[in-house]
Amino acid sequence: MTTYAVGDLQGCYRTLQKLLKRIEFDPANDTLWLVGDLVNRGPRSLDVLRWARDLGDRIVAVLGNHDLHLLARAEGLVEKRKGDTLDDVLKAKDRDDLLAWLRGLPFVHRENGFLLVHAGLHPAWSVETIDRLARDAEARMRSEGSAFLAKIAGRLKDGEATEPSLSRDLVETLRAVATFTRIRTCHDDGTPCTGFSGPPREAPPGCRPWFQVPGRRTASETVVFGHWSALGLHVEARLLALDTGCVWGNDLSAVRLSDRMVFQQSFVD
Ligand SMILES: [Mn+2]
Repeated sequence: MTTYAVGDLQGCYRTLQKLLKRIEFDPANDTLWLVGDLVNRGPRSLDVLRWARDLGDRIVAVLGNHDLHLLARAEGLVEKRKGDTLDDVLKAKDRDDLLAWLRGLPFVHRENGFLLVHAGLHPAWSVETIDRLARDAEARMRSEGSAFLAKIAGRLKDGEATEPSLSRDLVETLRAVATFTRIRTCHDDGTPCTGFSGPPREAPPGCRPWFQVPGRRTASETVVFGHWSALGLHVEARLLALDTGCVWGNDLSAVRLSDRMVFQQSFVD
């Protein structure tokens, strides 16, 4: 019974298979935690989705910004973006099953002192607040369907929810989705510094990595996340950042949660 956390896949199916051989992944006994962004920009998103869906409860995965983009594309809510490699998924015979599976994923998974999220957390949020916001977003994904996805997509494009008609609860949930799936740096009050994706040392004035904000309320959890390839592999006692840019031709990384042992596989097409 071993659990590994794996970084952003983004269609890097063949690299993933090599990494799984390297860690001797045994689906009868082992579990994989995926930090989200299973799809897009890379070569084999369809293979990754089928593989993850077929592994059932051996996989614990959370939604990333590219996963939300795929769901929005599939519903015709957003245009194709430069660099999208989602056509194989969108044309697949089993696309509806795969997209239903993807859409059912949580935004946050919390277990035994670990917290799995795609990008990060607002420093002022307690675990109770995080659970409430994530469960609300997940319930809306199920019950409000494409209307909620459309609002997320609008929010992802503009950075701020501007429609005055939105309820306060909904605005709060949309902000939470944006934070869970997109944050890298923020001001000390938790306001994201949008538009910056470079390495931490180049962060704009007044901005720092969300996990370094003093007094962060999740400091006693071990947060496992990805999304920030310019940060790269970052392993601390209570922090595992795993996006090592496989999709850019670099490494795919996995960490064994029990002892923080790191495994890496360089990109193969
Ligand atoms: Mn991402």
